[in-house]
Amino acid sequence: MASIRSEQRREWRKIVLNRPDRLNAFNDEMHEALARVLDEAADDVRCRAVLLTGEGRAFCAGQDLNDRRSGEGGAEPDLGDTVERFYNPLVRRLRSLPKPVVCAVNGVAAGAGANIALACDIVLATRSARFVQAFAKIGLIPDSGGTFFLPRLVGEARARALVMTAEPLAAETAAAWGLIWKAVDDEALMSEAEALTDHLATQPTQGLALAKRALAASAANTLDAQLDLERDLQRLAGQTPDYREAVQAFLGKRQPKFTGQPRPPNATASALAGAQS
Ligand code: T3D
Repeated sequence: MASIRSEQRREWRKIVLNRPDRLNAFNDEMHEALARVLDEAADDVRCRAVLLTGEGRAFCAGQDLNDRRSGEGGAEPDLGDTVERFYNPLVRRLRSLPKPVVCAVNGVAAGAGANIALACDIVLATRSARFVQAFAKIGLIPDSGGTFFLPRLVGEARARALVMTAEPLAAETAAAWGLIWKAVDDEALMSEAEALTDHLATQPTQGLALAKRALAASAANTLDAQLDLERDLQRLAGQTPDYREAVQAFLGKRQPKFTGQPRPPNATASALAGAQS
């Protein structure tokens, strides 16, 4: 059974973590398969959004601890090495994917599984789902961006308590605290998540990718630096066919039809200014 399923939908891909008997915990093979399908989704111009979810009753239980048994003759694993080889590239892939990534948390999300969900752009979860910073229970620290995302999303006080107690956080509380976008009825999760991804896949893909870049940079930028970045990225957004289509549709009082196409290679801001006048 493939540990990752990638299903092509209209203009988007559904990527499913598929080791349900291990609550979709990661082993090396699953990491490699996920990296492959995310790279394919990034490169495929027909794919304009991604939906990430899990098979079975869990979203993901983080690292498969069966692969971390000690005392069986092998050397102790270097966890810094596996973080470097697998978890960090995964978070970077999700954050830099030039299209929206929706995460449908279909059940418990623990350890790296919780933080991988937080690395996605929009997170929906079933009301019965829980987010568990399970690391403290096994003597580890939150990885996969947990120490970056948590304080920014929920504030220091809540981040510290979640990290140090490893208490499960119910999806509704996660939504109320701003950790995720929303909690929905269990039976409604997939239809809501699919409808949202389907909608995002019809939107101005390049503009969304540029907005994602601006948001990613804001955590480390001063206001001045961020204003400069917004200027530069807006220049690029203003050169996309979808921007032009949106303005024409607005002025023509009709619905826009976005293609997600990149701006022409020779586009310049001044050329666009001329085209708009
Ligand atoms: O190692 C490195 O490379 C560094 C990177 C680390 C990243 C990490 O993610 S470290 C954190 C690893 N994850 C955990 O510590 C979570 C461990 N799991 C749990 O705490 C609980 O299972 C859950 C909170 C996720 C769910 O609890 P519950 O009560 O709903 O289910 P359960 O009964 O505990 O688990 C069901 C089965 O899944 C069970 O197997 P069994 O007894 O039915 O055969 C359990 O062993 C298995 N399972 C759950 N999590 C993992 C797992 N098997 C392997 N690895 C897991 N992480």
